[in-house]
Amino acid sequence: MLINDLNFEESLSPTISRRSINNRSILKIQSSLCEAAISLHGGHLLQFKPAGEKDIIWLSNKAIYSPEKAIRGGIPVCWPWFGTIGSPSHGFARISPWQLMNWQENEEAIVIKLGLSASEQTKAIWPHEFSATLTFRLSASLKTTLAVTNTGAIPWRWSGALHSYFQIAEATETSITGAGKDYIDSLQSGNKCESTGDLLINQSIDRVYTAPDESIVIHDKGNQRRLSIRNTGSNAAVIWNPWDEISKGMADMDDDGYKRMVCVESTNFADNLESGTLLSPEETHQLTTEISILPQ
Ligand code: TA6
Repeated sequence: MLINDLNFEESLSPTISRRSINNRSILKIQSSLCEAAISLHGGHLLQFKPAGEKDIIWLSNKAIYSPEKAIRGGIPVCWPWFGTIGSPSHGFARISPWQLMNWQENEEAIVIKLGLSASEQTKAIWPHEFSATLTFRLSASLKTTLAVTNTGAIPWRWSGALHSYFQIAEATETSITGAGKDYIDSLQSGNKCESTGDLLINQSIDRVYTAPDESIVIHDKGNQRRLSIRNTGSNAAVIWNPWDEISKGMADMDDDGYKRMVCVESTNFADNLESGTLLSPEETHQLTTEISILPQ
């Protein structure tokens, strides 16, 4: 599916329309600042393209749009846990129906807010009261904020990520700086490792960097551009590229799809459900990621 082939449903404003694919509502933003698309199912940003630039966010040509599945690409919202420490993998937020709460726009930015709160369905998976808000601030840059509030009477723990997939011209010509030295290698049974030098995207990578810099930079030589990723409210940055063998085993990814993507994720990592970030009643935690193109 190409993001431009969506069925038109209604205009919400001159720049925002509601479209659909397989009964899945998608907000399409077409402004003089940028072009973007956000699926209400999953609260999942699918596209972000500043005016006059190439797409920044990667979306798989073979992405599957069905209620039970997370879309391959974009920015999946992994919450209330990260990875396979619970079921479903990466939590339920990315496969839940989010509500459009409101939108605002002016010459500087378009701001779209989505909401998700505890329901019978979420409590069947995770027995806690919560309210979550996703805010997308779209301009020449993209800022995504996941704010989660404990609306119940007992504290709970969570982990999660804004699992951004970035569009790059060619993985082997791409490097990443600012991830830091220390990482947990998910491909080596969670061994603690230390890296030296820039991170090159030339093999299967699945790492939890535990002390990243304030700004992580993707050096995308093929596109002659550098992408800056600034995360807050996180305790780690996960970097992932499945490489060839794993891509071939994925139904929702082209065999060579790995060549044009890399994930850099604003992550609150935990080894298990019991060791996540504690949120007391009425407390709110914000996890953000801000993505922009650096000047040459
Ligand atoms: O963030 C990296 C990771 O947790 C990898 O281990 C890899 O499996 C990836 O996410 C994708 O997970 P998904 O459930 O979307 O297939």
